[in-house]
Amino acid sequence: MKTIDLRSDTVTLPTPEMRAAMANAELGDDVMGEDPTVNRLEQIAAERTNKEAALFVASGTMGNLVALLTHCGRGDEAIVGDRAHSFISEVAGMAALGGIQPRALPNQPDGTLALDDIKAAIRGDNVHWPRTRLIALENTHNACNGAPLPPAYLWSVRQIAQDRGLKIHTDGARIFNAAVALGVPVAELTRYTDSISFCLSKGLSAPVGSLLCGPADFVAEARRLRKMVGGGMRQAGVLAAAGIVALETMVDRLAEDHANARYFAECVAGIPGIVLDPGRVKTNIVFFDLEAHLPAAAQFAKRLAREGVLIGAAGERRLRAVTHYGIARADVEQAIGVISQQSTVNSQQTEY
Ligand code: TLP
Repeated sequence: MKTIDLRSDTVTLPTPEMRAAMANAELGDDVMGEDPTVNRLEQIAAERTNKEAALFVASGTMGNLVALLTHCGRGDEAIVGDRAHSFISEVAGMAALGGIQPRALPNQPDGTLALDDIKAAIRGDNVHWPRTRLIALENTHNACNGAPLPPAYLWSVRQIAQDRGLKIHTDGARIFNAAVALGVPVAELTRYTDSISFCLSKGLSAPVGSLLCGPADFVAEARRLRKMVGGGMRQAGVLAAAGIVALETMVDRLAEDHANARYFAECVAGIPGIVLDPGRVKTNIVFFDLEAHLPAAAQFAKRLAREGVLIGAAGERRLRAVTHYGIARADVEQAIGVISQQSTVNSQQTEY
């Protein structure tokens, strides 16, 4: 039985073309700036995001951490969403390693921060107060159903940042999903942010790595801080080679993942006992809730796993399914069938 793994798009494996590129990559010492493949990837990333420069980092978490450390000093404040990955799931790196105080504002269901909330949170000049330095956004917004943030909203945040002398960093782990879903070039989504990090190892299917993009002086400083946190990799071109293939071949196909997620959501929404609004599904992430007569999410996920379908528990009664490369429409149909079958088993039924 084939396992259908919908836990995350991080589980994607490199394509045959990526493996070939990795095997044949031209290499050098990247800390010395001499890995031609890393240099090429960084150049391509800067071009795609229309920024002056880019830096190859080990992970999305490292990209956000280095960005925060570069923008903010100790005791500074960064405005973040209360459901942002950098706030919830990055081990409080900004606070622990950077002495940066996160000022968490409620994320709206569409992944945005309300403009009035941002304005109200920006500190004035007072001897008691931290300095507000940064607004951090996330696009697509993972915990908000993978919502893509549109250019008009990003422009509005830019106006506030400009008026108040703040910088903007965007966690664009899935920025290419956002661009494909909104039907705009990725540069339209990066033009209003000072810095952007994006991941190669999620929907784009490369095995490792993220890029942090921004102005040349920002990236030069980020390069020093990447070294500080132990992210100076040597012959990293072996990884970057897969990243180049990812950017060149894996972006347009994200539309297929979005269509599969939407189809999954529409079908699962019709299963009794499951609460899901398919209208919210715009990219490759689907959250759904289990009504009280069904088992709790962790137990439900275990039952699905026994039938070969892996879906992550994302709360007491909440699950998250993510579509990606390697998941075909037939797999989605099979997963829907298993969920439907397991949803007829109530929470009282004994485990087998
Ligand atoms: N997200 C992972 C898990 O950590 C939950 C996932 O399965 O979705 N920003 C965003 C928006 C992310 O979703 C993630 C990873 C990261 C940053 C961190 O990326 P990595 O795992 O490369 O450090």
